[in-house]
Amino acid sequence: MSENHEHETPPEAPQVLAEGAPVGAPVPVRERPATSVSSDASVESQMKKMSRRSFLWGAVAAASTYGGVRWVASRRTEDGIAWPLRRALQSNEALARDLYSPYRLAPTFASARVDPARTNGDIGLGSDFNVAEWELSLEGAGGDEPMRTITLAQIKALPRVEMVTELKCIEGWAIVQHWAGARLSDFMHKFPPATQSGEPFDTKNLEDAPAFVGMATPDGVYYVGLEFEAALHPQTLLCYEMNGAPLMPEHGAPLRLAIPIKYGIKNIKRIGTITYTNQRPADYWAEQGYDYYAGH
Ligand SMILES: Nc1nc2c(c(=O)[nH]1)N[C@H]1C(S)=C(S)[C@@H](COP(=O)(O)O)O[C@H]1N2
Ligand SMILES: [Mo]
Repeated sequence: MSENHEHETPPEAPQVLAEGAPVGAPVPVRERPATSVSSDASVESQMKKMSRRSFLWGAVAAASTYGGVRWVASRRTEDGIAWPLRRALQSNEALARDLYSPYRLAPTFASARVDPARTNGDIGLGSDFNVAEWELSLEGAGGDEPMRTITLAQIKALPRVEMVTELKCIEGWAIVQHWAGARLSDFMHKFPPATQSGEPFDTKNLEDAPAFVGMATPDGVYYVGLEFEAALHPQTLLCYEMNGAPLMPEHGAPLRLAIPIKYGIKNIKRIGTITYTNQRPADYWAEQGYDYYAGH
């Protein structure tokens, strides 16, 4: 993966010294698992933050389980469910998501491995569409403008990221493609969601942020839902280029999603609307019986 993003130094996990260890003794360094994928420092640091958070949620869930039913029952309710229980349920859902682990990096490939493009699926790509007049509608944003429009120039002004990853279709084929665009997470920081508390959006406090990001074509005919963690994944890109050229109409010009941690069905072409929401967004292929999260 090549990109012009400045590299952050990944923060080291807090080190715990064994009791009685002499001050200044070498601290054991946790070994990183060997991976065949990018070792981009900023990517790793983001992943660490996210997995630590999901670990902490597990701890909260465990604590509420051992905390006892009475305490749970005495708490105020959210959506008619006592909140510790609700959070345990959310955490279970998070564990289910971890089974396909949106926090892991999808494999990346050398540019020489790129396959010719293959066009698949044209739902929501009706012909009465003028690319020159395209603007993205954003819903659920924070600040004074919960609904606003964003131009392609504003998206191109975000750090440009390139990656060579696999597009895997549920039909059973996969091709390697070269993508260029902006990280959805950079977009989400530039155009942040409204939070429950009204405080600024902060990835260290995701419980305060909406749980999902929905996307739909301008005509609303094709639509996908993403859990927030997948939306924030460093390889989730809003793409305006494919295989070294501007996106072609059949591949979703002017803007489509590349999300290699998920199957092709989630890689929505021609994004018209992005919605930050706590309601799990409708998803075209989930409605046809496919797994909602569609990870692989
Ligand atoms: N708007 C829209 N996006 C879509 C689809 C579609 O039918 N309509 N099909 C999906 C499927 S099933 C796949 S495999 C990929 C294919 O992307 P490509 O045509 O750029 O190869 O687009 C996805 N995004
Ligand atoms: Mo697909």
